[in-house]
Amino acid sequence: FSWETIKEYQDIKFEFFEGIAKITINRPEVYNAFRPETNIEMIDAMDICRERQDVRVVIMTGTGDKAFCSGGDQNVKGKGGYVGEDGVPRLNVLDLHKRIRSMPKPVIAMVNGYAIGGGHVLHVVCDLTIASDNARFGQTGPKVGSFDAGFGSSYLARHVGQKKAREIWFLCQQYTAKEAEEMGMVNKVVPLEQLEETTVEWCRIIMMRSPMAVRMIKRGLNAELDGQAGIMEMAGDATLMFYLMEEAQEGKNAFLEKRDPDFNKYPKFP
Ligand code: 2NE
Repeated sequence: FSWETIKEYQDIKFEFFEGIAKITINRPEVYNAFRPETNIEMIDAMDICRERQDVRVVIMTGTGDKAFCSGGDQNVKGKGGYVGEDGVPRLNVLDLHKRIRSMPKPVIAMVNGYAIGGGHVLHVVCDLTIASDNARFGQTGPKVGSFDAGFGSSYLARHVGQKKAREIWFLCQQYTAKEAEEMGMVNKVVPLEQLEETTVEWCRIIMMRSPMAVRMIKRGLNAELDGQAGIMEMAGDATLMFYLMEEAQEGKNAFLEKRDPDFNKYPKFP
């Protein structure tokens, strides 16, 4: 595939090919662990994906064949969070989770190796996960002094069930791609050399579907878990669709024309 660079960054690659945007964590020397700057860059790329009309699906992955992402970079973990070049400790990967969750387009984790710790949470938060057969999954938080009691726990439990989610977090063991698939947190496992080809194939199938229908399914599935924030996202899209109707235009037109609106002419569906 001839991926073209959308924007240059320090810690990530951000590319485009036929409707697909690909965000690749590019820190192989630390197994694609993220530092605050990595997350700032991924958030910026996600925002671009959201705004660009020609981006239909987003792929998240890591450089090389060793790791998708090994979580927070332990070299910069300080008191209060991961310390950026500005000296400020942060846990800004949570802002990235929110971006993935509210992205009105599918985000697919293309897991090419270890998805560990915060890297495991990243794939959990994505809409779909396609993994290579060498991928390994697991949480390490309670072993290394961390945890994600947000999407990394609650959404994980929706995938694998409460007992398994507790096992994954309490024991901090690793699981093979096949085990992860059997648990329900991975959609498909393929040989490493077929990983990108299969992921692009899935993207192409999704892109043949109605973007609005896919968007509303994502909103509905999220809303079930996300409470008021999820309802807000879904309500926003309902408003978007209402704005596409003549009925909404009539209200605005009447205001601008300084007359009473006539809503009687619009159908009242059963
Ligand atoms: C990923 C894993 C299991 C791989 O093990 P192995 O034995 O195959 O490789 P190795 O030698 O451990 O790692 C290769 C190189 O990558 C670095 C290592 O230090 C090593 O560097 P060199 O010695 O060759 O120079 N590396 C790997 N992971 C790193 C990391 N996270 N930070 C900095 N350097 C890293 C094994 O490496 C592993 O278990 N890694 C640590 C996974 C981990 O505990 N991550 C943090 C969890 S907490 C978190 O991410 C988090 C959260 O829980 C909640 C919110 C936000 C973040």
